[in-house]
Amino acid sequence: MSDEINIKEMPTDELLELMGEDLYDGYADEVVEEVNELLSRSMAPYDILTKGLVAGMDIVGVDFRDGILFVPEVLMAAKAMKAGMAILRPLLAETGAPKMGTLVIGTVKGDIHDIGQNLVSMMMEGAGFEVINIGINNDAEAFLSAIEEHNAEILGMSALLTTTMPYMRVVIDALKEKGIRQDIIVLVGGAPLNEAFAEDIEADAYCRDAAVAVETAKKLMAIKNKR
Ligand code: B1M
Repeated sequence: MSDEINIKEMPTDELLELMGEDLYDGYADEVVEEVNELLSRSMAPYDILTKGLVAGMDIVGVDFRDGILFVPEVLMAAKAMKAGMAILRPLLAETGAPKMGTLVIGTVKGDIHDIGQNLVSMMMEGAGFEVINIGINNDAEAFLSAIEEHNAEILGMSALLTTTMPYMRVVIDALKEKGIRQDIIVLVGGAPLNEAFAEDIEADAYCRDAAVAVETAKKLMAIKNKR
């Protein structure tokens, strides 16, 4: 627990490890303190995110799967993760780049896991995209109306459950029915997905993580703009 430890004197690798442990224990205040300390050491916000927060959440995921942690504890960890992300968000979004395009992103119907999509949103904003994050548990109608309202060029869908990922196909079918499938780039992501699934549902690409989402969006927007 960082209360009893002077984090200012701690080597950076140990501090990252401590941050992962505090995230695991759901100590949001400590995580905030540690993020700020790492920033004061000029560590890149992206490295703090991936080497500290995401790494800590990975361990939470393993112990959740193995029945060592339960929903209330995971919720506390998620709260600590979000507290850390809130500090990094403006730093990752800081950019003078011209707008690259508009992305509508949300988790699909039945899915409330929003940490990954919030991270993707932050990284996409940082790369110069306008991001409309419509949150959790979206049906096809919610995605379609957001696309229409914001005239989006890219749709991002997130699913963390094997039971919710099939709903992505429902949304893509709705785009087809409306005759707008060819007008929009569809990116999908979430831990249980893979490239074969994305191909099967006729998405344009599967994005393993937020960095891949940014790269893929840039690449596909460049192709779209040349058409
Ligand atoms: Co849930 N949960 N959960 N959970 N949860 C998982 C997903 C699980 C794998 C845990 C496990 O068993 N090991 C498991 C799913 C099993 C399966 O389907 N095969 C599971 C389960 C079972 C459940 C419940 C059913 C548990 C229950 O109630 N019995 C329940 C379902 C709720 C629901 O959605 N209806 C549930 C509930 C919860 C909490 C509410 C407690 C909490 C969510 C809090 C929140 O998000 N606000 C939670 C959490 C935190 C997790 C784990 C531990 C962590 C997820 C996370 O935030 N990862 C998770 C285990 C795991 O994934 N290892 C688990 C960190 C995040 C940065 O990564 O989300 O993968 P990720 O996002 C990445 C990439 O996937 C990608 O980029 C992101 C950033 O790099 N990406 C995209 C994601 N979306 C993208 C969209 C894109 C592009 C890339 O579009 C362009």
